[in-house]
Amino acid sequence: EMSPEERHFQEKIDAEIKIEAKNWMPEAYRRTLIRQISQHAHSEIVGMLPEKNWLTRAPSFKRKLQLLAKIQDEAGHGLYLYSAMETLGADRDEEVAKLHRGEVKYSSIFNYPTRSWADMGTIGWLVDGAAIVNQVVLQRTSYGPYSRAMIRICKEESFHQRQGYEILLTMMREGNDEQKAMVQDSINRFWWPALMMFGPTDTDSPNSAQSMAWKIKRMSNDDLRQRFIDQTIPQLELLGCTAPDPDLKWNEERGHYDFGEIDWSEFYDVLKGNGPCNRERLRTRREAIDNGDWVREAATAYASKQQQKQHAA
Ligand code: FAQ
Repeated sequence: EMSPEERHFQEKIDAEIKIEAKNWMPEAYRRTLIRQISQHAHSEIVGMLPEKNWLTRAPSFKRKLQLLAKIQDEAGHGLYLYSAMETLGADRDEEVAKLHRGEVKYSSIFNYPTRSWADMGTIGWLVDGAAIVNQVVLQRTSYGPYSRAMIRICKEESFHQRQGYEILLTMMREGNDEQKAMVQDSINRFWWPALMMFGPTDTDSPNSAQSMAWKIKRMSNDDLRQRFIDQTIPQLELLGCTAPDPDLKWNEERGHYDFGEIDWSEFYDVLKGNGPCNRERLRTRREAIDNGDWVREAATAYASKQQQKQHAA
């Protein structure tokens, strides 16, 4: 039996009316959103680290400015998402502390190393590309503040995707053989991890059924993954590159590309903290907090001095 609040909540969901911060909501709906939005925010923040690696080694001043601007956008997305999370009553410091203790998740993709300049192109093209496919749909998510955050973030993300693709196009069209090989090597390394960004298959996705019923999720993990592959293959062909998947093939009957089996043991291993860079990423985040301690202490000391002066006056 539904309570009047529950019934009213479900009627709004059914009628595509957004749930806002101060509206009544089931506790599990609130918890699911805090989980997903905090995870999303952590991904944006940790996602800056693989790119930071190439900031000082960008091949030109123009490329350096572009990369710097992209990384700053990601910081902004993280802060924007933490704010959306706070509207649900979660505490940002507490959630960040959980990240630093290794208790919560962020996207698996950011636990892979960035070995060449081509990786900056591939991340923009494939990783931001996958992020957009997921987030375009989340613009219609049922929680108002999250949905509005997605609208703004998608605009910036599609710009990132294009700048990444343009890096790769330039390398393929104007580069020497070594530079072209660098692009193919980069795609070989990021292809499968990018497909894993959409999460486990629908049959192994414990949160999907409830999140779809609440319209937090609007499309399933597998459907989004298929949409991403279908969209990406023409771009891959235009580059003149290939995917490291012998089973990738257009299926006329389905009207989609068929593709090979994802190595799920690798995915779950990364989720458990055993990917190539998990430890390094968390260590970098913890060090950033520790190294900034004196700034926060100084700011707090300054603020209390100002307050004392005001009281004295
Ligand atoms: N990595 O039952 P489901 C970006 C977890 S884009 C790690 O299917 P759900 C932009 C999942 O949390 C990346 N964990 O879960 C950028 C759950 O664990 P839990 C961020 C994953 O939530 C670009 C468990 O597996 N985007 O940052 C992953 O219904 C370039 C079972 O899975 C978002 O976060 C994974 N790949 O569906 C920045 C989008 N997949 O919490 C810098 C918003 C699944 O129960 C540079 N999130 N898990 O312990 C979502 O749409 C959903 O949360 C899914 C997962 C689709 C990711």
